Amino acid sequence: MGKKISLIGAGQIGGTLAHLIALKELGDVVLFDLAEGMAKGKALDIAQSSSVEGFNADIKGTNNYEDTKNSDVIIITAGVPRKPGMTRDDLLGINLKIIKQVAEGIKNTSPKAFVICITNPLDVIVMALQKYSGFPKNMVVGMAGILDTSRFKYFLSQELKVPANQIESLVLGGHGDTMVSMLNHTKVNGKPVYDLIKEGKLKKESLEDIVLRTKNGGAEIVKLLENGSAFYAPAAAGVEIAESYLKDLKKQLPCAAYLDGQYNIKDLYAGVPVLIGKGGVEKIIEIDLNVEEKNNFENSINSVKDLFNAAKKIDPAL
Ligand code: TXD
Repeated sequence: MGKKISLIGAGQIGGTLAHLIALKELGDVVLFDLAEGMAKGKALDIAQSSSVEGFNADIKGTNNYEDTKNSDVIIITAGVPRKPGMTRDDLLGINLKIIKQVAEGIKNTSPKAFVICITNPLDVIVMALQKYSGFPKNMVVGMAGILDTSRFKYFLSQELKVPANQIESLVLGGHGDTMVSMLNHTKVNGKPVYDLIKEGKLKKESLEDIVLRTKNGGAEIVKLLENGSAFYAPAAAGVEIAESYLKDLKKQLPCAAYLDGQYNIKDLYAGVPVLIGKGGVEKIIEIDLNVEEKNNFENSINSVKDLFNAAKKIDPAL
């Protein structure tokens, strides 16, 4: 029996997750959605591509949590996405209610699952999910930093005309306008990005534009699509976390994780580098931040705290 991966939310990201997981043969997939037909239709459609693609994975759709029981991994995208002009934070009220329903649905059926949350506003929704579900904090993680870092690397690779995989970087903090591109931890082919500026190979203004475009990366796609938000890159990022867990790869990945004193932050989820293996979030990696990075990170953490306080006003049980 292969691993069981349940996807709560069979929308744009959920359907893409199912497809990628099937292609990579990471496990058997249960696509769950309130819109039962959407879940069943997408599951059937992906399953019918198995003979073309040559993958062996069982894919089912449902609107019944019983069908998701004893999952090894649960990836949550249930919620509403942004419309043009909306911020991620504007989704708080409705998605908080949805994540409470999802927590109720999974907490008794898959108590041992590793749960990856994608629903926005990510940092607060993943925190609420952990509190509502009561799952161990190391078994509940949020996907955002991998996506933000991937956007940053892509933009920089286009500017420098180098392959994105030659770029190391980290975008940490909250998944919102205050996210922090860690420029002192950004290297191109092993060379610090600041040296490229000194050598005249990269303009300072261009780097600043890339930092800003990364912050607005989601909004840029929302504006282009007009209806819905990004889903290919978010799904790829979610699968990277799931794969590192299922195969015990111990990848160091920027994720929204529970901080209990690390980076001088207590009882909060925020984007930091973590080690993902069979133990879930196995380690919070504390990197040295220079003064600018520290200030920007602190500012971002304060934004997450403010939004969490807004969530507590909506639901004092949090
Ligand atoms: O980096 C990140 N974390 C972000 C996250 C990147 C991109 C998108 N981000 C957020 O993911 C986005 O703002 C949304 O909050 C979620 C899902 O985005 P998606 O584009 O997949 O939204 P869809 O296509 O609307 O799919 C959401 C599905 C939809 O099919 C609903 O019927 C379903 O969620 N839904 C539910 N399923 C189960 N249970 C409940 N209560 C429920 N409510 C809605």
